[in-house]
Amino acid sequence: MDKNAMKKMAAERSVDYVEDNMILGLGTGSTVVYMVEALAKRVKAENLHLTCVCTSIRTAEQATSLGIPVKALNEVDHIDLTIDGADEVDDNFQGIKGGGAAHLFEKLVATTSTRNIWIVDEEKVVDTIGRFPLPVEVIPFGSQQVFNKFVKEGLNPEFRTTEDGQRVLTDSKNEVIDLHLEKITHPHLLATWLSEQVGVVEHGLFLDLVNEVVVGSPEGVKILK
Ligand code: ABF
Repeated sequence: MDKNAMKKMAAERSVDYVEDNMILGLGTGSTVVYMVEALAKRVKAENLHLTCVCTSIRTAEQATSLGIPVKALNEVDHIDLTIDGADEVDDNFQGIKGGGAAHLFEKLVATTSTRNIWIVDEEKVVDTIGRFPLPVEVIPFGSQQVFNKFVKEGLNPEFRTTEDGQRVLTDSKNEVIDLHLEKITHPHLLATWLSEQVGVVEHGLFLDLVNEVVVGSPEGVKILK
């Protein structure tokens, strides 16, 4: 079964968790695109009343174009449920996110949410996180100094760039440095160290945040909790 079919399966199943009158967080990424499409169909079919907070400009554009009411994070006092994608998740439910360069807004929404659900294809479920390069959002001022410090620490950093070599900028106009670590055996220690580095805005280690993971696989949907 191709990866998109597994993503779509997980995305569509996750919409079952949505209840009328919820304040819902909408993540970012290709799996979330399928989820927003399925959500829009359900909203129309059942005339659901939802308020949605989006984690990126592109998710907000898609939701708005499909008639889903969108509010800014500062306009709500809580979020009942956030459904988002992920790049990797291990069996302790620790994850890496940020492949879509949206992890700062994603983490702000996730930490405001009562419950968090991730929707993934089965290849995202790993024994140990780290094979996916760990995204770190940094402010452009002094980003080279932060990069040099990562080199010194042996973190194998690489500035994320577009095909024509331009540095990728997040919705906040910050840069992204990806750390090629292969395995992250002590994610909490690394998360603390990264958060202490001046110039780092946010990293893609999402620890102790997700409640359930909906996995699309050739055998069907699996719910990990
Ligand atoms: C988003 O989901 C990003 O943090 C992450 O990179 C992405 C997964 O991408 P996709 O669903 O396109 O595989 O939360």
